[in-house]
Amino acid sequence: MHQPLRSLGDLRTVLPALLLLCLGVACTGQGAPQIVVKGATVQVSDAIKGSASSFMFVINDGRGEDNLLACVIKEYPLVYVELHDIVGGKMTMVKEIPIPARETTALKRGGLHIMFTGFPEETEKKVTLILTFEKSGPIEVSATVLS
Ligand SMILES: [Cu+2]
Repeated sequence: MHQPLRSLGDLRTVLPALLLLCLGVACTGQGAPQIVVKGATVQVSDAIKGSASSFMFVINDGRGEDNLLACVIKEYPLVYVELHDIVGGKMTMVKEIPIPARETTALKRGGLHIMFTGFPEETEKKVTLILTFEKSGPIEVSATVLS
């Protein structure tokens, strides 16, 4: 059986502990992410045929972190997609792109980006990217194609 608090003294011991516990939970980034993507582009490479990179700002105004896990081009679902980072000047495949809480993560030239292989030569001026986040699930984003 649980012992009831016997005195005010016990309460004084328990309350700070509870407060610390709550603060601890708040600091670990518990809570839901809230993701908005802005400025998405797909830059078609003029050096490598069928190669293209996507850049964007992933804004997370929520209290929880998230991870970008995958991307599909809605209009061209067969285009091969990888998530890339530049490490030590070299393009490196990554399994996921971390999206910290209350931060804007920039996918940009020379850094984190989405890489396409087999991107069609002729496309519409905009394509729809379906970005899959670990917690937020799929989010559709319109991206301007730059060639
Ligand atoms: Cu790349």
